[in-house]
Amino acid sequence: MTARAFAAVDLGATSGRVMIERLADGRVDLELVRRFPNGPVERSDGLHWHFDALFENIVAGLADAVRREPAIESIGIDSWAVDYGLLHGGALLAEPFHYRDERTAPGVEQVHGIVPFAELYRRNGLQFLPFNTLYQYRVDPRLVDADAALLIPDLIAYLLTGRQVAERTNASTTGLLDVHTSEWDTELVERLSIPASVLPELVDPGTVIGTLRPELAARIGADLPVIAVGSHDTASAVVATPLTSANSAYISCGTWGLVGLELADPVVTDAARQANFTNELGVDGRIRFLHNVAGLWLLSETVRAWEAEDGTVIDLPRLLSDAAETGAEVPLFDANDPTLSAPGDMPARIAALLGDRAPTGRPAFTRSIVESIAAAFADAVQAASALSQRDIDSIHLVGGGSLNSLLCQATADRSGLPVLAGPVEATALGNVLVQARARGAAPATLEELRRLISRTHEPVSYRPR
Ligand code: LRH
Repeated sequence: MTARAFAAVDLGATSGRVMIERLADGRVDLELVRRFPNGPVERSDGLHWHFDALFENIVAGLADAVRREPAIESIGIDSWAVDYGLLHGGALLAEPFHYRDERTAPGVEQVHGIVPFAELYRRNGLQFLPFNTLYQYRVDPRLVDADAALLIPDLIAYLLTGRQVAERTNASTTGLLDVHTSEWDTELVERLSIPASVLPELVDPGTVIGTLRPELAARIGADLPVIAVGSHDTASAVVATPLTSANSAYISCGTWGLVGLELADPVVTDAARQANFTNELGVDGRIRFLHNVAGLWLLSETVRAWEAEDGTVIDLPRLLSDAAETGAEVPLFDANDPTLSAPGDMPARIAALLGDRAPTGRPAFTRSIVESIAAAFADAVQAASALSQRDIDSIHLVGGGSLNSLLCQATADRSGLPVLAGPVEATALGNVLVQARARGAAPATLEELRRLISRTHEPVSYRPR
């Protein structure tokens, strides 16, 4: 059987990728075409994303992909949530801000002054994160000059095709979507004095957004459609998480660890609000009931600081295996402490939380980080179970963190549940499966798509000790 091929653009907070994925004989296989660095860049007015460089890498990566695989049928784009670009007359007004920029605090106060958080939560179902888009909009002086505000994957899709849309899974992270109807909450938008005219038409994953603009089609070498996928990276990751039953929890672990359950209906109880659980929209109208844990950010920022101190590159697998030797009896800190959110000098900030309990050697310090993340994962799984009144019998851990066996084992040990690790590229796989399904090249239900994943990407199993 000839393979059907699709291109995935998958942008994470530390790197972006363009991948080709081929479906044939009930298998889905991946080929990495281009990987490029990403991260916060400091400008005079705060932290931004280097958007021009990202876009250039995407176009160059797509051109490479088409050269390698002329049979590619379509393109799908996913990225981190909440951040956006403002357009006026079709041109970007400014480089998008990075969500870790600390300018949003007054936005939080203003929004909660107008709509108390308890009401906000009943309307949008979102956990409190200081960078949720609605808080960013409140402090963005350029919003009044804009005729459209597009989240990052929608912005890229617009630059590629010329059509402005808001893909629903990612739109659910703005805080402006009604958690019950999945439509813009126009009353909320009005109360917050956000110009409704900047909010584009909502589309569901699977919708054809448009075809490449002629000049880009010429550069890329094909006249391809761009299809909306679960453009929130976590939504795509959950599509390709081989959940086997309603009792499986997931952890999508990259920069963040997104810990939770897939539900049919939102849970917006006082208890869910107090536990800071979110109800983000998944593909096919499912609810991603989850909590953000700091994830690999803590480790990568620590390693980055040590590398700057030493002037050399650190061998991460070696550091993790030394950390494994030190034993699990290390002091723990709150992985979600707000002081750990901004970039820079992570070891000192973690040490400040640990006080005189802070381990002195790097292996033990690393172990403290991994165990603290695992402890936060275990707590979040338990909270998800209690809040949704579901028993949990296993945890699927997908994304980059699934390669970190110390973290997987620590999560199994601390939760008392088996951890099934992988696929590492869940996000890109979920991206492509939704395109393939829209083109009639993959089965119709999420359950069947997940069976396809488990056939091709057998998870590594960690039993609790
Ligand atoms: C993970 C992620 C997460 C959001 C955060 C901003 O990449 O999309 O789901 O909360 O980035």
